Amino acid sequence: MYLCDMAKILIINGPNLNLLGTRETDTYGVMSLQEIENQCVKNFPKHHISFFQSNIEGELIDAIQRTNAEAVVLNAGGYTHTSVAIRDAIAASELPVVEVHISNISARESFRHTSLLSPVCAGVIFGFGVDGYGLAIVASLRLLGYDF
Ligand code: CA2
Repeated sequence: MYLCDMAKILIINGPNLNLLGTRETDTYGVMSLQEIENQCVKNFPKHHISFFQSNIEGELIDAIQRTNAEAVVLNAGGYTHTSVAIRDAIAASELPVVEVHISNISARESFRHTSLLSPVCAGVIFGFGVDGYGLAIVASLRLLGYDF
């Protein structure tokens, strides 16, 4: 990695996040996933940011296994709280993975207070709304030693 080079970062979104902006806007905001993705591209023009969303656990695992990105930003949605399989995929990948949640999961139902993924992630950003994606990209770039 060299300063000023272009980083490759993959943003993965899990189940139901394809519905962003259409309902539960008090919790998740009014932006659609496409708008969030467009904003990430616009805000980090020097870097290659790619995107993947799936409602299927195995597809999220395939995306982690197959990526050639240098870092992953992951909002695994509800699988955050249940998926040993996604945790194992993150651990096996040896990639820096930054976990993101739009909402403040600590301020919600107790079943959302535990993330099975956090212990194998580089770090976690939650509670800052959809700005969390941009913050996670900054965190990934810093981890990798890139300028932004
Ligand atoms: O706050 C987050 O980003 C979450 O990862 C969102 C998940 C939830 O299960 C996690 O506990 C926290 C749920 C995503 C559901 O997304 C929707 C978006 C719009 C409308 C309905 C659901």
